[in-house]
Amino acid sequence: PGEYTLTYFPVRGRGEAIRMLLADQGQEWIEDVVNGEIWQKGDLKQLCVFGQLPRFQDGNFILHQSNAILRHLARNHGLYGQDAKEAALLDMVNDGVEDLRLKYGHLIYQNYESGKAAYIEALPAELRPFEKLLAQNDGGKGFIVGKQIAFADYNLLDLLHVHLVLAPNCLASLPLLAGYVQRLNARPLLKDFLESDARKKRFINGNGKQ
Ligand code: 0HH
Repeated sequence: PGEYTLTYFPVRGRGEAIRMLLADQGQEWIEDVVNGEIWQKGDLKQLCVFGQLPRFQDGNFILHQSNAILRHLARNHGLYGQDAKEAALLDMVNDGVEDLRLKYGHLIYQNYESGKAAYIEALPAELRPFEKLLAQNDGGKGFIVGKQIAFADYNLLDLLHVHLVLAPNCLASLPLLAGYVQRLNARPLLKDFLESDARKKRFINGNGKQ
């Protein structure tokens, strides 16, 4: 791969799983931070295939769509499972993460005040499929699929991080997921990233809600 650049807003949002993957894999990347003022000008939006960020550069290769970026990095860094079946299961998990991320985004950006209580009430049931998948893989002591970390782990971990801020007790009835978060957070390179000033200062979402 060439030099990596992530172009995104100054939030965790749809950038953080990409950042965690890169940090945990010991990769360096350039953070091209786009604030509201720059975005309002509109020239960058014109360059984006779907008019949205994140945008990612791998040398001269430019890619959009956060999940496509994760999958590209998975192929570059051996994070797409050991065989075709593991790859398919990782796709399944990542699509499940995307489904809940869309519900979370709807809550945060469109329905926060009136929807928060019901969302938190329903949350354990939304997360339980991931608990079950973990249980089926080596009794839940490892990763979401197979014996090695994969791109969907970073995406799931970010989803769990943001939900633990929204609802700190959301994993109380999901012990394998709680242990999974602790275990992944303790990976040395990921830990350094999570404890970095840049990460601690970054808002989760673009409207200040979390
Ligand atoms: N399916 C796409 C993907 O996964 C969706 C991308 C997307 O929704 O990549 N992009 C949004 C930003 S993510 C976008 O480009 C939501 C966080 C918004 C934070 C904004 C903070 C601004 C503060 C400086 N939205 C801009 C647009 O559509 O014009």
